[in-house]
Amino acid sequence: MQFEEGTTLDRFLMESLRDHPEASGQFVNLLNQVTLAGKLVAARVNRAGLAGMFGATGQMNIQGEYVQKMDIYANETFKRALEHAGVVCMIVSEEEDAPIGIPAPFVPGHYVFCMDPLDGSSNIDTNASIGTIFCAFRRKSDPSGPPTAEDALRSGREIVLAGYIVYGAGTVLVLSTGKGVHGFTLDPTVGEFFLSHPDIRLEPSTKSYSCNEAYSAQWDPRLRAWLEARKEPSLGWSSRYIGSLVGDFHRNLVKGGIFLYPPSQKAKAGKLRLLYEGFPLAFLVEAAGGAASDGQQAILDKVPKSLHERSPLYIGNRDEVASITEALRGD
Ligand code: AHM
Ligand code: MG
Repeated sequence: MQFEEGTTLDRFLMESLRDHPEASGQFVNLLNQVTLAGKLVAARVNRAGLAGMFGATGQMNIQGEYVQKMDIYANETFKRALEHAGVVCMIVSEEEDAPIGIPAPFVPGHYVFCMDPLDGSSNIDTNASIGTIFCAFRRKSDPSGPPTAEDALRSGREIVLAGYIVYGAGTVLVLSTGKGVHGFTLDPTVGEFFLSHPDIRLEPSTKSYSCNEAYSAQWDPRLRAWLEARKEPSLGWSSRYIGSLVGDFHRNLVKGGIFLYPPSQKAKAGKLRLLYEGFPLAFLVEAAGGAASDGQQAILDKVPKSLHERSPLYIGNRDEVASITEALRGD
């Protein structure tokens, strides 16, 4: 189905789901709650410097990282929007140790929602792009009982919806249900998301990389050699890195590029979390014709053993992801 730029998100959903009567009202309502929370977070991010929302709370989260005030706001906003709508039975959040159930009197819904409510939030004081990353699964366990671990700890191939919202110069929502990847820009004057990036496709190959190269001395030497080889001037490579996953990934999705967060001596499994960082972005990148790997296998083929499990991440144009995994397999 072809869509014109300027189509509202509502119309886009109505028309794309017309041929899928199995897509329940809950699915549309889930997206409505996500966009509502995204608009609220975008508004607060824009005013953060004025509203006293810059900076850290002084507390550490389960990952041992300092919690920013905006992290808490975003976490609470997404939770509140989702829990009352009867669309999710469980929420997994980077900000919370345990899965979040749906408190009475609210009714649990069909979906399991996994999110990093505000990734890259340590960048907020510098006005750099930050973002919300999410994916959803359909509930697996018997709906007459409480949700179980198997509802969240499952293969990325079972995702039914993934996306992110980047809060940058503008607010852009990028999402996919597996067929195509589409970007919608928020017009803050009317509070609507409009289709601005229809059917995003990644070229097979790129000449741009994004990584924290200061850690390269701690990487696998084969990866270091892979990167060094790309610096040969005649090849014309360049480097772009903000240090904010959604900002870096969004740039690479729109313009081409490979993002690397390898294991290091300090972070043996890398830094990024599989369930709500690696999975959603891998789902999007594959739907756009790219690839995502942990260096050994496709990210989406992995099955997390715990909610906050970390994974190395090589993600972007498929030829470069393939050449990195090949380099990491060689002796
Ligand atoms: P966060 O989830 O605590 O915000 O950390 C994740 C962020 C990513 O946005 C970014 O890719 C990465 O940390 C940057 O890490 P580094 O500073 O090690 O390059
Ligand atoms: Mg994060």
